Amino acid sequence: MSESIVVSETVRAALDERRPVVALESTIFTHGLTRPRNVEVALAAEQQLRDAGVVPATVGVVEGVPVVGLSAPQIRALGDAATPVVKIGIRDLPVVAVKRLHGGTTVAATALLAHRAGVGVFATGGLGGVHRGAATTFDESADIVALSSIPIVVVSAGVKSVLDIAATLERFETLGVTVVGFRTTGFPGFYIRDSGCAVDDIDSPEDAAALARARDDLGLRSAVLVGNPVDPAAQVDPELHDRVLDEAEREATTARVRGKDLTPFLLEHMHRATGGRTLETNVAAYRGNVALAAEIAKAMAR
Ligand code: PSU
Ligand code: MN
Repeated sequence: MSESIVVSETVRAALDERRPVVALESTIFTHGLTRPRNVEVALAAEQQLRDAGVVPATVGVVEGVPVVGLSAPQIRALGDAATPVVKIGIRDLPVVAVKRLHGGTTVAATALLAHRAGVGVFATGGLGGVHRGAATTFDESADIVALSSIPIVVVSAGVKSVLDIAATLERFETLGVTVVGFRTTGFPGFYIRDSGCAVDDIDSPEDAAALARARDDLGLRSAVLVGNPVDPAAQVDPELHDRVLDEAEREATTARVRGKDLTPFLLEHMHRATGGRTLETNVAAYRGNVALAAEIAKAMAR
């Protein structure tokens, strides 16, 4: 492994001893959630993993150096308003290395770094995907292409419903990414449990571990994406959801928000326009995904 990635001692020891490890991304708390809730959520996710007997490996960039297994003070610093933080996709890694910047890694960059370190499972809230109107803007998340070449298991509450979910699933099909629903054939839509798009289902964490093994046995290099619907009580009312999303998209167009600013802008608008309702859903979805990722990591370690 490249020495340009720092792996914490706790994470390295767990990997050496083949104990279960789950990677966590950092854009979710640097750019996805509002302060000060962001740091609480990030630290709670780590604690949730420890309580389940799994070693957390939160991934981020400190002074240009990618770290797999951020310390609590590093998480607090990255989530603090006083620290300038960049949203770091894969292509940004060289830039922040040269400029020695701090940042939160997206699903794409986290999956890459976690895999390089030897971590096999990764939990996030919701993935990036194809944005609505992508036929003219070409805006599709680098998460999609990354998952086509990084053999890791990703647990996500589907792709964010601010996206064109059907188009995103088409891209996953094209790129050979294995996509399944956890105990559902309706691919989850992040804020809502069922996007209306059909996928194959699995019934247990052991099934997910078996998929990863089958993938490896076949010599495939793509990710296994496990879609895990948010708890029914936490789902956003679909009607409210569609209304505020339309608003958010109109505002983004008016304000000419583009590129990597678009996803944080849409999420922030949804959080504000629903009086924090979508924020709670986001947190609940993340909690559920962390719990499932822990069980999958344990099944893979057995
Ligand atoms: N899921 C969340 N909140 C987030 C994200 C995902 O619940 O903030 C982040 C992830 O890091 C994901 C990124 O990789 O948004 C996608 O951004 P983009 O669409 O610009 O690729
Ligand atoms: Mn984009």
